[in-house]
Amino acid sequence: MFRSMPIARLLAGSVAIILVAAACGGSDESAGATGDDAGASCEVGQVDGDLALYNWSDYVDPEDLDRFAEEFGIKVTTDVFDSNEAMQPVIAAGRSGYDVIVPSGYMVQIMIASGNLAPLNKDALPNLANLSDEFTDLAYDPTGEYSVPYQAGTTGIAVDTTVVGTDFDRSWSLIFDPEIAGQFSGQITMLNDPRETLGAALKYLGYSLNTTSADELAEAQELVAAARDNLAAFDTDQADELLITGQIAIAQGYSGDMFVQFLETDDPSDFVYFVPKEGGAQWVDTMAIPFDAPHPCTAHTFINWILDADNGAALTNWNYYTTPNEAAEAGLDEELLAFIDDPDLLAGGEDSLELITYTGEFEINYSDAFIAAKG
Ligand code: N2P
Repeated sequence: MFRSMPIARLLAGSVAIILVAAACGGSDESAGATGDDAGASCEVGQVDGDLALYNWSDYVDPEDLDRFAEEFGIKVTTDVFDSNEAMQPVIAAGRSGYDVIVPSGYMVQIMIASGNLAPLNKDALPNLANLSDEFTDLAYDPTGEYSVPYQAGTTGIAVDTTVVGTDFDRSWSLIFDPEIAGQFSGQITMLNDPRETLGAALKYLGYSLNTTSADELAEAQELVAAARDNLAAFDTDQADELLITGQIAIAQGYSGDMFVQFLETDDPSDFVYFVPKEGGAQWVDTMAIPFDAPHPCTAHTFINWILDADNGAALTNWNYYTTPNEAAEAGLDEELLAFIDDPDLLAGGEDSLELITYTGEFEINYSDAFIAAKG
């Protein structure tokens, strides 16, 4: 259904893994999962306790979580994180208490290498058969041993046209050109996310958002630092609401978050989301189980439940991201398809999208550059 976004082409091929220092916490005898055998004996639909979910904000309908809880006679608690880089150390430290986490593809690769994830028991996940071919055998986890695709989307810019007008270049210059951004000073946000903010700057500069050139990254860092003059905040979780309530006019953000919020307004056509002409990020987020998850069977049962056709459709009909679940496609609503299949979304065309990938030993430079750019 993601006709305008050729995920498979971007995900094809292998990505060399260069290990960063392992950040794995010590194993804990009292914890439920213990790395290699976590979930090995779980059966389909088995629960072994409550579900603690660690997710991005606004990524699943709380009513669906209630439905899951009721169906299996357990409780569900959710905490949220606003970037992969904020989530990973929490898991790596051990005893996080989380059963299911939602890392993006490149972070899955890092977490596998760091021993942060438990291998999945595919026998407990029969609904894996519902995944579309596009979303199987992905480079960040080639055999799907540790992760299951959750949702996919793009990162771009959302604009309130009642403030900015409609006659603007669909370009990252809205954020990075001081002449343009200066007209909306204090009404602009960027994501609080190293790969996304620096990635946007890299694309604006004409570079790959996966660069491993220290010079290119330094240029991007400088651009993000300079953009701060006109930013209201680096914000991931609230930017969409700030935009539709008129507190900001330009937001770097995620596709689905923006679509959902636009539809909350009296006139959604006042707002526009696009991936700028210089290109932008495309990503796949996944479900995975921490190495020491207390309830690995409940975790498997939840992952399998999300992979169900109806539950997969409910997920996308609520968060407006692309489903990797082919069986769910028949249940998607029309309004959603009109949004996510709009060809105008990609100002630079399909080839301008770049999947965020793991940059190996260079990865730490993105975090360092972002901290420096934020000042
Ligand atoms: C959910 C958006 C998360 C996508 N609010 C980031 N990969």
